[in-house]
Amino acid sequence: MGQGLGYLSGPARLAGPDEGISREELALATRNHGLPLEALRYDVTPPGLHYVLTHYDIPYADDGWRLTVGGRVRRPLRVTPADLAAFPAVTTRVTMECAGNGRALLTPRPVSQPWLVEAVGTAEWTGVPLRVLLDEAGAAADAVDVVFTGADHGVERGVEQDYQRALPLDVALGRDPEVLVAYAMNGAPLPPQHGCPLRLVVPGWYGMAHVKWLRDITVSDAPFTGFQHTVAYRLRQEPDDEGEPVTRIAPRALLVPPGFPDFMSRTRVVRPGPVRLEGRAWSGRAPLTGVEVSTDGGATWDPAVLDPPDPGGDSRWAWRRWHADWTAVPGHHVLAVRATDEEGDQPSGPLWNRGGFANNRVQRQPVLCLAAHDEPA
Ligand SMILES: Nc1nc2c(c(=O)[nH]1)N[C@H]1C(S)=C(S)[C@@H](COP(=O)(O)O)O[C@H]1N2
Ligand SMILES: [Mo]
Repeated sequence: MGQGLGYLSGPARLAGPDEGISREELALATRNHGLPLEALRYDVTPPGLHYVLTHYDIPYADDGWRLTVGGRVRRPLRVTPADLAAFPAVTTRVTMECAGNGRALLTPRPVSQPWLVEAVGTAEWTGVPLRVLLDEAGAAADAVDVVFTGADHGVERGVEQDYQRALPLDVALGRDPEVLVAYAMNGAPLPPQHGCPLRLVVPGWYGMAHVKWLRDITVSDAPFTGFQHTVAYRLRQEPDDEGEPVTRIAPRALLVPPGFPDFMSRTRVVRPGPVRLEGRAWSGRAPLTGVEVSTDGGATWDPAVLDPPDPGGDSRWAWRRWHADWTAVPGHHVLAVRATDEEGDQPSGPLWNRGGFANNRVQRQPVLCLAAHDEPA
């Protein structure tokens, strides 16, 4: 008798009180890398510095790639990536963040990809608006969900599956944000790890919605009940809660780590005097209204200067730069930064769910300021 697939990975698990990061979590963390926080300086994240998250394997895309649009449509489509170039192209600057960002900072820690705060990046995605393809195929008026299937295949908690996610029809047909079937990232064909040759881009939504290696678009008259909707990506306190689906990105601000790092602890070291604090802030849920900075671990807050959205175009869905000036005095400090959008601000206190999703708790950055006479050797 063969062993069932459930043997490979059991139910989702929480780490024990003193349980360190396991070899399995480390294996995930080396495949799925984050944005080095110093790269928050770039408006558009350079290739290779954008975070990557892949549940299974990166499929090898050959010339035979076809995208189908089917299900409840009048004229099913079957197109090559090159065929998409015949449709009007749209380019949108989008900040993407993994829903699991912040997971490894939770107590107890949900055992999964152990992100700290670096699962974010901003790219310029070029592609065809999804609504144009759905119009072309003649999506039925009674449709409910549009299901997106990637070419990657794997097992998760005992369930063998293609990576699949869905969007409600009104989101799929939306103009603000406009969902894209993208074939280019930062002006070049999609790199393998970001979905070559085609991916979905859903501005404002957490990463799991942006299906990579897109193979099939299926219009459905029933709500989608696949694994990545009903089992994964739900906000739950208890394993058998129905939970709320994870959707749009909650507000967050991050700091470009100031000064220079200690190799092992990554504690930052600065010299006394003026220090420019800067970083990025974003929200997919509502427009940003401000950013505040604390240099005393969150006891007191001062407003930072939040740059206007980039004048270069439609950047409602992209992060914005902020800065503040700090006069460092010798000693240990904890810097913190928080963003506010029209729906509220970032929590300073604990925020927990079993999947470790949407943990936008305020970032804390320890900094050591040297005494004036501690000059380099
Ligand atoms: N086909 C497919 N699409 C996928 C995934 C995946 O594993 N397979 N991972 C999702 C998740 S969880 C995230 S956070 C984003 C990451 O996109 P990136 O690697 O381009 O940053 O892709 C999403 N799209
Ligand atoms: Mo993710």
